[in-house]
Amino acid sequence: MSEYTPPKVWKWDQASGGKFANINRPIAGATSEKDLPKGKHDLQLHSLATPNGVKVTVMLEELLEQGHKDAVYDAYLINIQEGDQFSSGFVEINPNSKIPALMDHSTTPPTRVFESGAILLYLAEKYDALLPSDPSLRAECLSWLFWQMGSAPYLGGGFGHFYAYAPEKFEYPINRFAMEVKRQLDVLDRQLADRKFICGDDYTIADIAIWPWYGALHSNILYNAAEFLDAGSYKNVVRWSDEIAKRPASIRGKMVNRAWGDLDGQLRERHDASDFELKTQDKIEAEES
Ligand SMILES: N[C@@H](CCC(=O)N[C@@H](CS)C(=O)NCC(=O)O)C(=O)O
Repeated sequence: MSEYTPPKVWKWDQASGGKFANINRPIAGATSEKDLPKGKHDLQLHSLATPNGVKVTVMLEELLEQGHKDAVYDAYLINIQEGDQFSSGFVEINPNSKIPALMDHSTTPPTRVFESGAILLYLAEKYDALLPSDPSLRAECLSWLFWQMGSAPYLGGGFGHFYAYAPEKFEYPINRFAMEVKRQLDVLDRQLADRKFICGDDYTIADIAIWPWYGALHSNILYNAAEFLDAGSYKNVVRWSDEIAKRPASIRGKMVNRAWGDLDGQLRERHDASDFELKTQDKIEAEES
């Protein structure tokens, strides 16, 4: 690894961003004037099926599965590689320009929510679901929700970036972040040793937040790093993750706003429950041809 001597004042070198060179910038704000589309439902989600996006679509599908009919939503695709997150419409609902972002038009004025953890908490409170009401259990659930929000950047921005995306592989950052991710997996594995779900017997927003990140490692869904991290050895995490993967809401939630992989697993936009049958990308492309 060649040694780097930081200059007195940091300057933006656009070419150094690796896979994300064309979207990463050191400044915030909109780069184009464009309104967001709006569908017929109160809840309008603007997202992409990355782990942070999947948290919200799994949550919404779980609410619908539990009978909360007004949790029905329109989901629009934000293509972050194309820079959709920098449109004026998106920046209005998330000044941080990152998916997921949600608008709730059932309130006056409409409510905007950004940050996946805040969206899970907002929906849990709105529907009184997937969050314990007992103060101690609620505190435990929120502790794990916030644990996930603080921990995942080490997995994604740290380990995932240097192991899978960086233009060159460097031992120092890969070592540092692999150690931290394995420690985090061990934290979860111990927590799940004598509990069905993260906070006990009930499935909560803590599971919904943690599963798309840490539950995706052993099956190589994330970063192709199962072997490198020996992710299959965290047996309790594997058992918990495989169980959540079978839930109908998890299966549907993973499909929404997905724009890669098998065409029959991609529901790029969701506006109605029937879209899972009728509007997957294989069907849309077959109709077009
Ligand atoms: N802490 C945020 C992180 C969101 C985030 O990092 N989103 C990524 C995709 S997973 C994104 O939109 N990246 C676009 C960009 O950085 O320009 C959350 O949990 O909502």
